[in-house]
Amino acid sequence: MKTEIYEVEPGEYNLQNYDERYSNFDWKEVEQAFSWHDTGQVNMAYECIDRHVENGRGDKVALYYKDASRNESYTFEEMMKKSNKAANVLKQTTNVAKGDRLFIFMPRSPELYFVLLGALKIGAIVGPLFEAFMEKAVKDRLENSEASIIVTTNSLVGRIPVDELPNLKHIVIVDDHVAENHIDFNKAFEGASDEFDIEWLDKEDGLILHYTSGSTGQPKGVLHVQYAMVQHYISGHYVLDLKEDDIYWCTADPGWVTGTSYGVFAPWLNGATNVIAGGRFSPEGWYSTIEEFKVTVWYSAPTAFRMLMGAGDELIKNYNLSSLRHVLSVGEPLNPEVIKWGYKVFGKRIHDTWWMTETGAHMIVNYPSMMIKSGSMGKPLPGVVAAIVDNEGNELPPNRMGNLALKEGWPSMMRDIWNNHPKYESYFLPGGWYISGDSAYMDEDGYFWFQGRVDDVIMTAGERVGPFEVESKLVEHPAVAEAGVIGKPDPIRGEIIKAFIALREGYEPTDELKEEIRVFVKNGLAAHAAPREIEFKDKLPKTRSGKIMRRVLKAWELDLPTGDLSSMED
Ligand code: 6R9
Repeated sequence: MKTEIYEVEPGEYNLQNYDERYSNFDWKEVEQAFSWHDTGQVNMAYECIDRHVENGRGDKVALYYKDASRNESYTFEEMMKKSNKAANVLKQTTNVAKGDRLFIFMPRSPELYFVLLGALKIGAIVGPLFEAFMEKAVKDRLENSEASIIVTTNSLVGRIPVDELPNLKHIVIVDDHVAENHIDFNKAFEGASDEFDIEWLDKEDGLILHYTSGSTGQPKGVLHVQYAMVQHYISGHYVLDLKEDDIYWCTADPGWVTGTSYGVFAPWLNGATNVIAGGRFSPEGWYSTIEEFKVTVWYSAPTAFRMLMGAGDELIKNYNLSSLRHVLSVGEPLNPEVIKWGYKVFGKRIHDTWWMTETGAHMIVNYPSMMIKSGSMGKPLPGVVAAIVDNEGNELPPNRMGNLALKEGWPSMMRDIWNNHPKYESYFLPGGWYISGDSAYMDEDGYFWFQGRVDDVIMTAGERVGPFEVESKLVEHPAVAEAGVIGKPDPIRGEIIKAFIALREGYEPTDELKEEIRVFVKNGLAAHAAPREIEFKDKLPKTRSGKIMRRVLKAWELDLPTGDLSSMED
């Protein structure tokens, strides 16, 4: 595939000279941005909120919150007081203490963020859950973490199998008309004091526990610690390019790591105004959010961009989106086609970022001051050492496909897999390499190119094919809305390429169309990369963060068990 190269758009970016900064970077220097560098007293919620009040920025808007029924704004001072109140409520009603696991299981609302910050002020380890989780998913996570407190709503509380969770002591309900046996958050909140003595912690004390699904086994509890803030902060500065007067919108739910690292921590550590929109996705709703709040920096995901693309460009003309100055993407490979579209409709190149729940923050990214090679994830964050290694941990030369690996020692690295230390250990190879599970290559300029999850890479007639490349070509075809590609065992070729395709509105799933799409890939990409089989589906299986679940497609195809499905959309 021919790579399109996009030159840097002129601008005053926080990171101007990447190569120079990369070569002289030191995490110790970044620590000086924080008060604990001098006091030794650490608390993420303090650094996100209270510190800005103490520095005279209390009147600045910290949060714009909007959903179908609410439209509210809170200054940093108000956020400080509300989170203090929440901390008092939680402490008084549940006696929650430092290190306890407190889960939050509720739709987005301002209260969710008061509770999250309040719990952090107490020193609790917060476990955020997607509101769409059903009983089994909730149970697995509460059980594994031995959580003692959950904060939820009336409509979700029925999905918590209380009788099967001996460690769960308290259910706090953020709602009207709370049942007698539960704690009424709103009622206690009204009368609670807005002053609170923050629990000071050590840098290595727990912060947040995100459960993430692997291809086999139970979901894993990825533990992050307070010190991660160093990386949240600097990536917010360099990659999101946040400045004093930015209005920043991250579309992710806090049930996904993007919704905490970049929906809470990075923007507020940088003192930015944070937009949070509740409710469901709709193209109209999203464009009007950008217009209404004059969003300047926008962080979303390829699936969402593709859905907006599918909604048509006519719609966009009804909105004034000229406030946007920087747009970013995460979670899945960003198809070159989507970057092209983004430029056409927003006048901005979408900047791809690569990282994982386990890495806690950005690892390999496209900086606004760096030219984009479309289809590439970019280059490592200053302070991060990335390489392509073989299965023994030997570094491979440029342009060779292998394991995308990171050298241990970045601040936001997970510190453990909860209750499963052997699993944590299994991520590493000799030489201090953390193995991501993604396959990729690095080109001669040091740009990294994603190929697929290691177990997704296809070997067909001796050729290695990354499913992403095929999927990207497929979605360039006008009939294709989404595509998922797998390797299907074949007695002659080892594997053949099979594509599952969801069509755009107005296209009929015919055999002629299959052939047309096949030829389109063959002529546009390579003969060996053209799918030998195509199957049309109404919808593809996806995670809540928008990743096409190739392992589910494969399991369906081969009649195998699908494994843990708790992260799958309905
Ligand atoms: C933040 C997040 C991690 C996995 C990762 C990779 C895929 C994420 C990507 C990307 C291609 C990107 N992934 N960003 N693939 N290009 N820019 O997504 O965390 O939910 O744990 O997923 O997502 O496969 O290994 P998480």
